[in-house]
Amino acid sequence: MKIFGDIISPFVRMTLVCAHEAGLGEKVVLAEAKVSPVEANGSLVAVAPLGKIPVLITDHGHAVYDSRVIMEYLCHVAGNSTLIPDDGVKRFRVLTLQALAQGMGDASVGYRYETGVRPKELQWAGWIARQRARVKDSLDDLDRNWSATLAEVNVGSIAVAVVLDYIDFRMPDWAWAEGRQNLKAFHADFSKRPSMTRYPLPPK
Ligand SMILES: N[C@@H](CCC(=O)N[C@@H](CS)C(=O)NCC(=O)O)C(=O)O
Repeated sequence: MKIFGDIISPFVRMTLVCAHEAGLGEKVVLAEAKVSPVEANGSLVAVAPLGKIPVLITDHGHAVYDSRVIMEYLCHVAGNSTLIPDDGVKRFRVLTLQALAQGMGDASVGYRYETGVRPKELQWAGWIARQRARVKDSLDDLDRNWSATLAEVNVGSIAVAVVLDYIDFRMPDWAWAEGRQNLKAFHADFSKRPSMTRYPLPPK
């Protein structure tokens, strides 16, 4: 299986970490694909019309996206029922945690595009502030209300750990760990997992 993407993308990295946690680390290769919010990557669009990363190409040649579906696909292929538990209560807690982390990923990547890529004169201050506030509220919620689900390895805790790394990488001035001891401890611990160290972010 091949995953098209760029390791800096939190959505790409979470699928690779998930593959490793599901025991498929040796079966998945990362195929470098760069994207921009304003220019289509033609070879990516040829397999997935949205032109976003990640895209997984199965051994049968089918394209699977987006990151949420790829993680579910990997669990399915591996026969893994711990990363996305079967049990109803746990399952929807984990999937909601994953949705929270992915929403933070969307807001953080959007913030980065708006502040780092968009021409200054076109930037929308109110929109930028809203993305930052959305992430701040989510970080507070993670610190207060999610310790039990974060204590287990699942698609939610994977997504949270990876998005926190992305924020550290792109927006270190946000200092997300300040005043959030529970989340900081989770991140420090989870970052030591072989699945995380196997796919490090590049040096800045
Ligand atoms: N919902 C998608 C989001 C993926 C996404 O936004 N990827 C970004 C890179 S981090 C991208 O492809 N950006 C290019 C674009 O917006 O055209 C997922 O979970 O896979």
